[in-house]
Amino acid sequence: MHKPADRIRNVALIGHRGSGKTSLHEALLFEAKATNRLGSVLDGTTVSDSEPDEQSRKMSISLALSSFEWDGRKINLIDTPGEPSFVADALGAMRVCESAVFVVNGVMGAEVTTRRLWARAEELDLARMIFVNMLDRERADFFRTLESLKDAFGGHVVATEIPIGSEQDVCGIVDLVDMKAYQYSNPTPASRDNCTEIEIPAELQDLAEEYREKMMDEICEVSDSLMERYLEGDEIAHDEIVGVLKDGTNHGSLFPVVCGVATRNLGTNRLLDAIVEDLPSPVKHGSLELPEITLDADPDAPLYAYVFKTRADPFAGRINLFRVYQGVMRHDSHVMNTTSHNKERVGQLLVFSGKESGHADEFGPGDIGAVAKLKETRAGDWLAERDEPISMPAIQLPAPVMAFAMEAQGDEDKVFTSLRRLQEEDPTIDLHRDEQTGDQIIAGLSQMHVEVVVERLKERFGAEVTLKPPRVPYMETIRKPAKAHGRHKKQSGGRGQFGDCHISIEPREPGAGFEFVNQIKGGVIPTSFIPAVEKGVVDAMQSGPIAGCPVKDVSVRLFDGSYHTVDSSEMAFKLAGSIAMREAMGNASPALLEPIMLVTLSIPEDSVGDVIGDLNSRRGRPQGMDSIGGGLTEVKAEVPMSEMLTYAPDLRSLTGGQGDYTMEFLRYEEVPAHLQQKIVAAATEQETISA
Ligand SMILES: Nc1nc2c(ncn2[C@@H]2O[C@H](COP(=O)(O)OP(=O)(O)OP(=O)(O)O)[C@@H](O)[C@H]2O)c(=O)[nH]1
Ligand SMILES: [Mg+2]
Repeated sequence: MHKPADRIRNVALIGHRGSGKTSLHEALLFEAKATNRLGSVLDGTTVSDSEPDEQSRKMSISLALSSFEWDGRKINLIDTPGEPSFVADALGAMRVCESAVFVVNGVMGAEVTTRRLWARAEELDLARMIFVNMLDRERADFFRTLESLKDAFGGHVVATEIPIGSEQDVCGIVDLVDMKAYQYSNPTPASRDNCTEIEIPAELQDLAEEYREKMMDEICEVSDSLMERYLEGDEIAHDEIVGVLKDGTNHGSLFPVVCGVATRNLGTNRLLDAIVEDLPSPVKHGSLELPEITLDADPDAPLYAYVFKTRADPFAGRINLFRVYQGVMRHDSHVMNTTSHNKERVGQLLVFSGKESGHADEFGPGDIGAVAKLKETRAGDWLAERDEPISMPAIQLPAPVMAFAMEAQGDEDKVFTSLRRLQEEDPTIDLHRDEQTGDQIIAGLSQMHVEVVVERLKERFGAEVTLKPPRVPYMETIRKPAKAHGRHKKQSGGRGQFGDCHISIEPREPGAGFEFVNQIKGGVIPTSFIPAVEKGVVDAMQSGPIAGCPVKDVSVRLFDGSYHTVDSSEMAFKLAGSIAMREAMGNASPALLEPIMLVTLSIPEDSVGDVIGDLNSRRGRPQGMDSIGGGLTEVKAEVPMSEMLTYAPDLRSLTGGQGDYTMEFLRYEEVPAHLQQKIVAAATEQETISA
């Protein structure tokens, strides 16, 4: 039998890189008896960082699902990577969960990625709770962190616990709902039964009262009836407070904050209680409304399950993780894939709990599970009883801008099939052939992102590629309107060729893209040849007049032309279109464009001067800075991508290894005239080499 939907909690662990999500995931599994040993990220022994590259890099790269029981509920907990290069998995997990626990470093407060993903969680209408982690670290401060969270996420961020002790002496938690205190022993190795109830320490009594009052004020905001009774001084029962807390959290009007130390298993039993008590079940969170259909957590209705992650395993084959929204997914059954329109045989269903995976007979509505060996199914597809159109609103993913040309070593077929399987795992990887140079291109969100793909290719599939230095995706555009006439005419025996067109072109807003307007009147060009002219124009735009880069943001108007009843053909009009476009672009004051990146750095305060000086020498424009605690400053700057290709080692040496940065594409801008020459020369050189 499946777990009833009102007894399920789907929870994504979200937060900045290194805030302790994987360690917390590990501790929650341990506390819930899904594992017998508390693994550690440093030793590479956690359940969720199971890949060799995750262990060697000491960071999560892919999401990891674990399912376990706590207090009669089934918790599906998804650990996600904090590194922005792997944001696709964090967003994929948020898509299928009702709730997120944001894990925050108690030294650093609300960091960049946390803030960004908070906004995405808001868009996706997730119930949110915050776990302030790492309270045992030097300079960790729960109350300062709480203030930083309120600054970042507003006044409805409310502590339901406060810690006892601080830094290395942190030893327990005061629960503000019941005004009870808990002490945690600290044996090595960490143990499970480490929590005992104690009296609230005398020196914390006032502080606890103060924060309890703040909490009650916020909770009363959500419920008028509770407010009245609270003001009248009534005793309010645990269940009532928790009920209102859950309502508020479910609707995004309260964000409870709890705390602890993941690596010491301190506070995790309280967090599990809070997940059950404060976070909504799929039933409570409500139905999923899609353009075509509304899905309810009803086991008797037709099946709809959404695949949110595909994992490529060279031995076990493809594993798909799915969330059932309606109906029941059963083993040994058949379902329809509504994207590929294939009938899929569902053989074994898998459930991941701790280090091992087990088999399940079925997953009911609201549940999350896995299935191996489907033929045509991958992330983004729906599995359903009937093959009827259904779509999940797309999640906006960052564009893969870091592009490398690559060369397959050995068996090309094997390299490309394996790469495509890795691409199924991660939609932010782009593979394509460069039209200009014929190079095979692999692009990702960062250099590290692409390197990880190349390593996985070798590790999992034994296929190797070498990367050439990254190339900047320059573009071209025009700045002035221009007109041109294109004529293709050949009369060398037999049937001739004749195509003739007049076009005018003008610049469009940056980012507006390409537009083709047909203004032919009186049939001077027959309608059937007009798409050929457009095709010719588009072909010519693949290679701009300055450096042979693709041209963007141009509007093209076809307003005149002529034809020949016998000699005109699609080919002839296509060539005429290309000729006209090439000439028009040359006369339209063309400009070379380069990608500008938004670089977000977190660096030690005393290195800010050096780092900004260096960014200036890279044509960077600082956009502001912010102290983010722990002696670190966050600096944002806009910098041309071409200046950032080998930044990582430079930042390391500028900051004594303490600096970190992320980079994302912002927009295209014109290349300054004095640099254009150099880029054109480099482009020409490349052409000669590849020719
Ligand atoms: N002192 C202390 N260290 C912690 C705590 N939680 C995690 N760490 C350490 O902090 C580092 C990062 O922890 P992870 O659990 O890998 O963090 P993460 O959020 O999963 O990181 P990403 O997957 O890269 O986003 C590891 O070295 C952990 O051992 C904690 O509560 N106290
Ligand atoms: Mg992790």
